[in-house]
Amino acid sequence: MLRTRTRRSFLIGGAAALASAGLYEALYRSKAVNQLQWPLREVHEANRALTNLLFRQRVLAPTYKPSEVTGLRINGDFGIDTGLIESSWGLQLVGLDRPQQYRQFLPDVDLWEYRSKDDYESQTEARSQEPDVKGKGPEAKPKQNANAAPGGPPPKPQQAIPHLQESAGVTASADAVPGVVLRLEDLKKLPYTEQITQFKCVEGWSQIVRWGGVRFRDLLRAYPPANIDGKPPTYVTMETSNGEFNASFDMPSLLHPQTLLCYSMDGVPLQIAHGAPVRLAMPLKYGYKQIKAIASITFGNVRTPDYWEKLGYDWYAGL
Ligand SMILES: Nc1nc2c(c(=O)[nH]1)N[C@H]1C(S)=C(S)[C@@H](COP(=O)(O)O)O[C@H]1N2
Ligand SMILES: [Mo]
Repeated sequence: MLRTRTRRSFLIGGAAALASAGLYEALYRSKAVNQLQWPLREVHEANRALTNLLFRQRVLAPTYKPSEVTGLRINGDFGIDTGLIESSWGLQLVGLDRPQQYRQFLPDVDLWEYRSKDDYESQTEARSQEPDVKGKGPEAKPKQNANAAPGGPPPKPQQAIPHLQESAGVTASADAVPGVVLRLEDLKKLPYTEQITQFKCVEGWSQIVRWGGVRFRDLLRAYPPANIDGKPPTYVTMETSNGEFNASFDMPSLLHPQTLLCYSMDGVPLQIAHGAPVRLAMPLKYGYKQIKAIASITFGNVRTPDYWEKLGYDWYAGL
């Protein structure tokens, strides 16, 4: 496929399928929740209380000197598109307070398309078998309507983000997901924070990393989520563009001052394998919560089971 659209339906559809099979309830009621025997689950419940306490009390993870930085190995590539054309990337924010107020508003963020060089290459290969007509390759693909293909051919921000007036006339389909799509430039306008912290993987290794980016709470300040029944949302779900990897969080974890949306490491732009353009750094939780290649952030009151939780790992993942 030439472009990847986000597939929130991947998760929602999966849950619905389980529910209709009557398995969803059974899975969550069972003592062996998510393949964990009950003694482990007990530990997780204690961990949960502790983790919440830590984040509420704003306990800080230790920070290190630049001379202590070790760099970070590459671990885990679910949902990572090595050929991502970074200019086609956008960060979808869903569940914001009055999203229409932002110039980056889109009536349906699910239509955002993430483009990949790999897809071009495989298309070009397939096409090289055909008689080649100059200018008819995938690069020459006609531009689609900016609203239908906001990720469009290497998009200029003006083309990619219709202004409110332009998009206001668009009739969104019933299952449209209205929201805001931020570009990297938008994130770079928010306060920049660096921190040198320890990164711990549950596999048993740890490294010292210099991260740079935006504190999640600074993002929330600039783009506040909508209240639900008069109260702030309780959960946040983040996904890669193809829905292959996701992670969900409670609000206190994200409001922690060391929770960063990172776009740099060692003072240079993040590598694709480390989650460019944007990944999470969260030194009070294990690596498996620190989702790389984030494409969408959704605020709500539903706790989405995340990738590693479904495989039996603790959702809180507190250190
Ligand atoms: N999209 C995505 N994010 C991910 C993973 C992954 O497979 N895909 N793996 C997680 C795990 S288990 C770890 S330890 C860290 C590793 O990050 P690194 O490759 O930058 O060291 O990414 C986390 N985030
Ligand atoms: Mo990990």
